[in-house]
Amino acid sequence: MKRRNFLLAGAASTLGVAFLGTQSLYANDIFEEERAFNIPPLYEGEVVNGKRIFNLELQRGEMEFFKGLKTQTIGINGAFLGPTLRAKKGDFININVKNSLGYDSTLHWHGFELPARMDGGPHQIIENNTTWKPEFAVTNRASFLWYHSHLFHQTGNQVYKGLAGMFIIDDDESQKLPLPNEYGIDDIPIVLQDRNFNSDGSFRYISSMPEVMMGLHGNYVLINGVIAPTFKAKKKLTRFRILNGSNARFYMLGFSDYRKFKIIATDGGLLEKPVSSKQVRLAPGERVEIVVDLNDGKDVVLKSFKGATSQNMGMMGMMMGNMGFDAEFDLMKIKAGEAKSSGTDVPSVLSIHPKWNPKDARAGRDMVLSMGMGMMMGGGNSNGDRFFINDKAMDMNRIDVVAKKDTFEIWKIINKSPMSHPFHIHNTQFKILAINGRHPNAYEQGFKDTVIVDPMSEAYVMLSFKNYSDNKIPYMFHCHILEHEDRGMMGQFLVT
Ligand SMILES: [Cu+2]
Repeated sequence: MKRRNFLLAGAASTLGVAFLGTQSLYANDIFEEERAFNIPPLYEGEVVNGKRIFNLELQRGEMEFFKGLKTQTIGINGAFLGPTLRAKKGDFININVKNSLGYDSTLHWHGFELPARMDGGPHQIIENNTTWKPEFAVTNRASFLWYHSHLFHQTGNQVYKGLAGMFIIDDDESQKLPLPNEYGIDDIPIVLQDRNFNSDGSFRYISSMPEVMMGLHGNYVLINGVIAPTFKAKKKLTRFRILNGSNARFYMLGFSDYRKFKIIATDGGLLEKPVSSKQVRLAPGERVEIVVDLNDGKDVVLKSFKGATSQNMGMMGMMMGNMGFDAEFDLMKIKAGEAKSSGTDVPSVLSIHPKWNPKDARAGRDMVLSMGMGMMMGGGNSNGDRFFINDKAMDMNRIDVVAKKDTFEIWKIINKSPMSHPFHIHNTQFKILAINGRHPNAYEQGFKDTVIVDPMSEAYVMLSFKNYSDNKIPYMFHCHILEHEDRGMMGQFLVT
């Protein structure tokens, strides 16, 4: 069977959706046809009068994810996704975001600490044929952040079509470390995004109630916009900066030969020490940086293992399992035969984090995540919202929280629903104090902007909102399953 036939067979399956691990491409040797690994262009902007200037254009395009089939897409300075932006802590950046899509959009700087009006959330709409010009100082430490559409009710749809890109921040500390850091050579960005396609090659977004309820899970995973690519390693020590840019899918990342790798960074940058692991779980919105040793010269496959969603309970867990959401499947092949010696190893100390004392918190807040009862039957409120925080669906005109600038708070995020939610807070990098009834694992002790809260469980995070206040314009907190965010699981906070 040719690949195209698998795709057609998938589209014609009984549920109308082909799921991973069953009749889709993933049951076969997906690496049979070697597809080149795509490294998104690096864009460091131009420095003019001491400011780092980026020119971005949101535009429509066309891709050929499958030979002979065209897919209508959107992207930033290109047909699908955007360039990897790079700046340094201390830079003052100006970004010109021109919208040529033909409809409204926004561009959110995920993970950044920045003024509310520069955040690119639902309140900073960029109308068609206009240019939005955010500018702010880069105050985040070295980290791997990203940017994506955050248009109210349309985030899932726009990100799905391609409105996302990666953003690397360096600082003096990160530049001094002997870590692989040559972009595209031994420092490789990976954005994971699963997608469904119609038989004509077009993207298929939401087409059924389970896709709303559990979030959209696609039967093909794009790696930087390519299905099942082969990466030819150039160095024996390779760093992968991995972003889960999927709408809803969780991954349990690891290698086909169960080799250990070193986790060196999470959402908000370097850990204090590398953590050796065989697997790492990554939810939508989260990032992880790993260093893989390819000294044995063998080919290896980056995979997703079972366990990514197995924490989901009861009927929901069963449904997700039955639908293959927790299947084991291949993502990309790494060929190491021609990799050259790196001459270094991962240092045993990466960074020193400030020690935060929970006793210094001046406010505590509960965030209860829930899903509308009877959702299968179309339950929810009159707006069609089915997902709630503290029993309320997102309202652009309601402020849910007023926080004080430069003041520590502890947020308790309580999941009263039968599936896991990645909870994301804008304008901060927090520390996890407790997660799902336990102390955070070593790799969960780094700075984070998104935390997985498993069903009927809770997470405690400590945070502060530094530097900026605004009495009118709010930031967002929300579930990063985009179908949940778009249907109510989001709230607004002011920092004053
Ligand atoms: Cu959710």
